[in-house]
Amino acid sequence: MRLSALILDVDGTLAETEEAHRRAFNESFAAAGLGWRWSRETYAGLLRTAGGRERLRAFQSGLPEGERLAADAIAALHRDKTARYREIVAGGGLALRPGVAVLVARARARGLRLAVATTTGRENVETLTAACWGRPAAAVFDAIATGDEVAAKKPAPDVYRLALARLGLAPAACLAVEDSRIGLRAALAAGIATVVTPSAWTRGEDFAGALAVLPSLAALDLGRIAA
Ligand code: XBP
Ligand code: MG
Repeated sequence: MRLSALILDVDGTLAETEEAHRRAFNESFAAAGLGWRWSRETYAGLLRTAGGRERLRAFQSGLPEGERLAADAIAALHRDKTARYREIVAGGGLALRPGVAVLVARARARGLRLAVATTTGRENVETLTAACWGRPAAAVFDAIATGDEVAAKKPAPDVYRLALARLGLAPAACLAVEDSRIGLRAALAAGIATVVTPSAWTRGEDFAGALAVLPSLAALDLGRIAA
């Protein structure tokens, strides 16, 4: 079946956003008076859990019972973290990963449609497209599926299935682009062929099942895949 659309992951794929997420988490911990601080090493391990709220829950499951926050406090902490993340990204300094802007332009030139399938929330996608393209997300992508819209986050296929439904396309007509093993598993579970471009945080993960593993999306030859 001819290629009709690319479905792109956000964090780690469009841009190296996880350091900004980690900074936002740590700023929200300090503002809440928590003695928590996630080092890069701790965060690298926590990234095996998709979803910031789920990541907070995974982290505190290892703490003594008396140090754990109730569900509503976790939700409030994540809302604060998200507001801080958006400030950090809106403040500038975040660039698209090499090859992303060219890939998007080349896909458009080929008449391909573009979608996003991400674990993060819609507001974070909007902040990133404003920062990196100077445009709202709907002006860059034809369909946007985010983690706050689905019951199960990656590696479950839900967010990719939502992107397919919004595109009105079959999995065989699409190519997914991911940075992580979690994301690769989600796209494959939705039946979508997937190219991986490992991020600074996911290099060395097992990408078995990927159509290709590329250091940069500048190396993605749509001509070969779209043929
Ligand atoms: C990566 C994630 C997200 C971010 C943090 O998303 O797992 O949870 O790490 O963002 P992607 P939130 O699927 O785009 O790689 O705190 O908003 O979840
Ligand atoms: Mg990712």
